[in-house]
Amino acid sequence: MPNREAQPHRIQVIDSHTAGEPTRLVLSGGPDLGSGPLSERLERFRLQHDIFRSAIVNEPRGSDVLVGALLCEPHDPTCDIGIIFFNNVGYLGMCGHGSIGVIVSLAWLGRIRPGIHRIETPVGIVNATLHESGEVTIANVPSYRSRCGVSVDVPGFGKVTGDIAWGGNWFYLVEQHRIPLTLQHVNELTDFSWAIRQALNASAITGTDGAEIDHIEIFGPPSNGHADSRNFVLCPGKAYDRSPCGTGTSAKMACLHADGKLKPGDIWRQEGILDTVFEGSIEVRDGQVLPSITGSAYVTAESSLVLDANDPFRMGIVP
Ligand code: PYC
Repeated sequence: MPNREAQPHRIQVIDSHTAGEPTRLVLSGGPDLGSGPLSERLERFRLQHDIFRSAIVNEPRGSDVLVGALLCEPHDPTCDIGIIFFNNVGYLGMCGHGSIGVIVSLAWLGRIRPGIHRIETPVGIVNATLHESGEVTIANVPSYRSRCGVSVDVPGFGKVTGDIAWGGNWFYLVEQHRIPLTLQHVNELTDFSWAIRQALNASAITGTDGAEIDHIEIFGPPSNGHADSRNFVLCPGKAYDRSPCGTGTSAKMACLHADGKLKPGDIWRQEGILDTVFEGSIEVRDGQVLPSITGSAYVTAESSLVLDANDPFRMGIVP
């Protein structure tokens, strides 16, 4: 007989999806990261409690697609909540679909009402507006293009050219390619994007200050007149974003603005691989591009994760 521990550890979560992309919000039972700015707490999470990340988002409880969001006390007194986002392989600076999911989840629980809610993240403060309609607008961190038209030799695919931009995470944005952006071509798109990411690494092509470019964003024409563009986004752990990607849309709008193709107040409708759309726009303040993204999320589960001491995979299947 296995020696059964009386009280397995429980983690209270609420799951949602935003435009098809899932978020798991950890309400309680997560790691104690102490106090201080969220960037410091993220480092504590990474260095001392990374196994909790795996327990929450990896199989058998989670999947490669799932993004986790740890609810924290904010350090900044002007903020209402703090959030650290993470995935199957590590941590995210910001997450657009995840922020929308967090706000809808907190509204579902009756913890917040329509209005503006300030969220502290490791890379800055975002304002989330919960509308009476249930839609959410995220006013993201300042976004910018760091390099334009960067070419890289991608083994098996040849020369690929793209822009490098920050939208809360680092993106390499590619317009010219031959693969249709449809679900039928997801494997090809994944192979192409993964090969680009590896080629960027091998060529030491990075974001500002040597930051790794860990999101690859491929663009194509929209499927119909309801959007301006369609994308496929490969996330750091090789899962593709089911949503149009909030930080990726922010990076895209920063590039469009840099090219003189998007003015403050213009609406940019970014369609994702599931045909769902984020509606974006920018403000420009003190020379900084401030993107906003609007979308909808739906709660899919309220549950407790159970970490049974006898379960060999209680901390997730670590790749
Ligand atoms: O919506 O920003 C986003 C995002 C990043 C990774 C997955 N979704």
